[in-house]
Amino acid sequence: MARAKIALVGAGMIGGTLAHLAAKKEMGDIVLFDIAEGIPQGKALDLSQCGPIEGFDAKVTGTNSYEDIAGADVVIVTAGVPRKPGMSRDDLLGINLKVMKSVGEGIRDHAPDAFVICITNPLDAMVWALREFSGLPHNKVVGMAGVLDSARFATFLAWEFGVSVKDVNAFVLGGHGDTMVPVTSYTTVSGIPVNDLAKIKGIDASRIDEIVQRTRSGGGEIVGLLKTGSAYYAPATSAIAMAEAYLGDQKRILPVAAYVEGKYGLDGLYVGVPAVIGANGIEEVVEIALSDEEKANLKVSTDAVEELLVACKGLDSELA
Ligand code: A3D
Repeated sequence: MARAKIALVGAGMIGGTLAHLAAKKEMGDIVLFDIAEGIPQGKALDLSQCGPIEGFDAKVTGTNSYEDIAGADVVIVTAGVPRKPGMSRDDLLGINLKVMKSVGEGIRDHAPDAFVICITNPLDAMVWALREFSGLPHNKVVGMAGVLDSARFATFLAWEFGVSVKDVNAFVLGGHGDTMVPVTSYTTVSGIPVNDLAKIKGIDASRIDEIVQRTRSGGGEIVGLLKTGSAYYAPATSAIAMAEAYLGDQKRILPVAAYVEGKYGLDGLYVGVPAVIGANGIEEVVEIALSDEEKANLKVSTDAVEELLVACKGLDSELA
């Protein structure tokens, strides 16, 4: 059987980390694409030379030509610009929308059968734009955010409870922004709801609220520390988990920015929801029961995504 082909569009901090992870896991052959000349080629050469030390069999190549992504099974998109301190994800809208146009067209022309995972911010709007520009089916274009946001939530909870991160199953819904909805009612530690475990451990409910807030601003916390860009290790790790779910037909239920039509009262919007990922891409959006408060919070979050989409559609007509 031929090896899988993984195309990484954007060979910056996340792109390079994605390539390293995918090579180490021998997920397939890897093509790093970027508009910056030399960067993808240099990173590919450097990563290839990890092979003899780490013992992986993966061909890693770098390119500035979309022709080289032809036949990719998975395309992961990080092309664009990241945040700097003081910037919100939404500040990136105009510049990254133009990038999504060229990337979407490149995928449409050269890798139309791929499963496409978008990471570029502002995520929920960029995944919508990438789908529009590529013309691929909605089930084959998805955004990575919920896996990362849930991992941040799980990390902070594990620290607070003094338990292994392996036992924390955390859930974050909604848009990938300050209004995201960490859902404590579906967050458990080895099956024990976190609010119950907090009571058992004598942890005040206000601490859980603080952790919810820290999760919401988890990306900004890292931007503030790095000063020159945003997080990349955990974002790359999250997208790799999604790519593995697709390539291995794993039917994992992961929180992802999927196209939601009908469920959660939404009428055609990309937003963070639990979804099944298997060989057909996004195979099902899972609608979970939410309390009135959670529903209200989700509404605030989806309204923020819709607002961004309006801005996006305005700019989109300028690009046409
Ligand atoms: P960075 O290291 O700057 O890499 C971006 C790369 O994109 C650079 O190498 C650019 O040369 C390249 N690029 C720019 N324009 C194009 C183009 N038209 N075609 C191809 N390549 C291009 O950024 P990064 O890797 O740190 O972050 C990439 C994106 O991910 C940013 O938009 C971040 O905001 C976003 N991000 C999202 C999350 C989520 O959880 C959704 C987390 C962290 C970062």
